[in-house]
Amino acid sequence: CNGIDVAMTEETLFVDGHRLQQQIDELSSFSDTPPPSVTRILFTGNDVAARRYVKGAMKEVGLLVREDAIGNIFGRWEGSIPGIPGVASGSHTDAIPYAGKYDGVVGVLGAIAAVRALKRIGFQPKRSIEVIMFTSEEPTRFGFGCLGSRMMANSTNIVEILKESFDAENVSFAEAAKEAGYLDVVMDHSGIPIGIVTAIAAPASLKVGFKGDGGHAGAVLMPVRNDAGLAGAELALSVEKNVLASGSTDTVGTTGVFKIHPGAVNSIPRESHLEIDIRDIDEKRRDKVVDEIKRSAHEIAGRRRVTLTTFEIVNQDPPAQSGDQVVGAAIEAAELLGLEYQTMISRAYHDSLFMARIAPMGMIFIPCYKGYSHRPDEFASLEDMIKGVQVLSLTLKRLSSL
Ligand code: HGY
Ligand code: MN
Ligand code: MN
Repeated sequence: CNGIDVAMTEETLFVDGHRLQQQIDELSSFSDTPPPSVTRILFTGNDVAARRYVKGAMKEVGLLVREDAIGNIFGRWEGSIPGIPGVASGSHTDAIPYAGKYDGVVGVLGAIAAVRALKRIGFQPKRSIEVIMFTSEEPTRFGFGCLGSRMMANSTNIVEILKESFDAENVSFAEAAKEAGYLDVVMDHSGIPIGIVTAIAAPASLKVGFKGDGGHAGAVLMPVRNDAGLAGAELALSVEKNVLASGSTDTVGTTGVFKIHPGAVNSIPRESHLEIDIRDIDEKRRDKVVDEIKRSAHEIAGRRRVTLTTFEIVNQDPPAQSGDQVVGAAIEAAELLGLEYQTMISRAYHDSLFMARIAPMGMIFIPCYKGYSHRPDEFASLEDMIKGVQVLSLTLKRLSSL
């Protein structure tokens, strides 16, 4: 079958929304924080439970499940010509602290729902279709996002980085992976219902540390202080200033982590630690902001007589373009279904940023209540999710038939 048979679309393509919503709700119960928030950090008990749940959901629709060393989970629907390149769709189920239940989850369970819908109409793909759950799209535990997709895309330095990675409790990546049943193999080897993503913005993240002398909040007079907390505060403001100075609203910057030590009301901060996220669709402009933040960090340290102990660029990734054929198939699917759509740029990053390095990539977006994400009140309506799954089904149908 070389096209999308209209007769098979709107009337007969049934997406089981009840089951999809039920699965989203059940998966949200695997959380380290109470509902409606969801916190599911890589390789914790709840992450492992969620993984088990996803594997069960894949099996329920007849997918053949396998996992790789870093914990990416694949559910395969074998095509009639199994040897040729397949088509994959997926996302993540890890969640940052106090997030909601939809981010990533809709991409995984929605892809499973699309397979269910296609099987129901008796479709047989020529190319195999894979549903993928990527390991740790969020950077929460080890400071690095998109671990699974970076690994799949043969990112050159990720294995070396993970060998040196420890979480806040000083647990190494290898220990955490092993604890979760994954392996050190990793270490041994090297208003519109549908958005169709044409490009993903370029993310970067930084870690910065300042150190001063600290001291007694009463005894040390203002002129002789070198307050590491204030150096950090100034840097956070300079992030905002430098981002705004780029002249484009596409440049965004966030100081999402700001810690001071020792953290007592009557103690001048001796150390500060900041983690900064900078993104843009224009890589050069993003890099210029990163350079300016570095310059500011040195300038602040000099002026405040503190030491800049750390200025680490954790990641500085290029943007990615979607594949024309994938975008074309998604547009065709939306049109066949009579759904209004818009092409758009994703300012959030996703595993697809890295998948684009090894295969043509595309993404289908659905509306979120007020655009909220990374918040407990993140919400997508079942109606919108069903529309997204319908578009995904027909896109997979098209691409797997080419
Ligand atoms: O940070 C991001 O863009 C994504 O949520 N991981
Ligand atoms: Mn996220
Ligand atoms: Mn996500």
